[in-house]
Amino acid sequence: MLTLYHWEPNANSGKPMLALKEKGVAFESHYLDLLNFDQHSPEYLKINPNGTIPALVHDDLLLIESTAIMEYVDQAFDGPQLTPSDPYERWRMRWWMKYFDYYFAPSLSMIGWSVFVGPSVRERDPDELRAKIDRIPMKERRIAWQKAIYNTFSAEELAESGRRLDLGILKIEAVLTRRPWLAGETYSLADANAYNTAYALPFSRPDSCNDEKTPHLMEWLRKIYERPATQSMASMGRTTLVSRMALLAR
Ligand SMILES: N[C@@H](CCC(=O)N[C@@H](CS)C(=O)NCC(=O)O)C(=O)O
Repeated sequence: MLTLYHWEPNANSGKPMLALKEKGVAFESHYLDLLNFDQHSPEYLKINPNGTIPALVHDDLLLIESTAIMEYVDQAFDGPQLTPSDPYERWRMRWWMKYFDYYFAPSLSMIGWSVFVGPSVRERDPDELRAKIDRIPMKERRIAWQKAIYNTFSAEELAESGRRLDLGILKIEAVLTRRPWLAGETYSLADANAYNTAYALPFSRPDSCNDEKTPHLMEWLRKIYERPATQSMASMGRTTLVSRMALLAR
């Protein structure tokens, strides 16, 4: 039995979704509506007490942490190899995944929570929202929700996230002028990881990420968008987030 608990094909949830689709592994999808706080329900906390998504249940094993789940999926199942065999390319794959997980994605996430998550829930009943926040198990996630709902991200921290993203966009463009995929000559987990964070850049950072300034990055996004696995993952989206991917259609 293989069940993936996930939200939209985006950032953390999209990583294992895309790895499973690329491997051609069938799985049961359990969609949790992050905007409805499903991830903090008592039923889900029995599965992942952190109250975060994604989580993968494989028979009697529970796996959390999206990037580590991708590596598990690549190694545990048959299908195309998503980890380069060359040790240096493998290092590059892991370098890029760390870069996205610890630097690029948190910056994009802060902006996303400020412009999408917060406004999506802010108008709900204040008492109901307070109760939802109170049951969040991890303090850092409680803080993120408070900032999103009460719109208290500071101008300085949002500007710093924007600066990091613009620097990152140049870094990705530079590497893709030298090789077709982030790790080297073949599509790897690094591309699947990065795509789920980066596909909305032409929408969210149009002045920095566009056909004139970053043609290699745009071509890389379009190539990933066109892969059957990505199309299949995109069809699992339910909010307007995933419609941003459609801007990559040629
Ligand atoms: N490092 C974890 C982060 C998981 C995480 O924080 N996921 C977000 C969604 S992208 C979440 O579950 N947020 C729920 C919440 O904050 O209530 C991973 O990569 O899986």
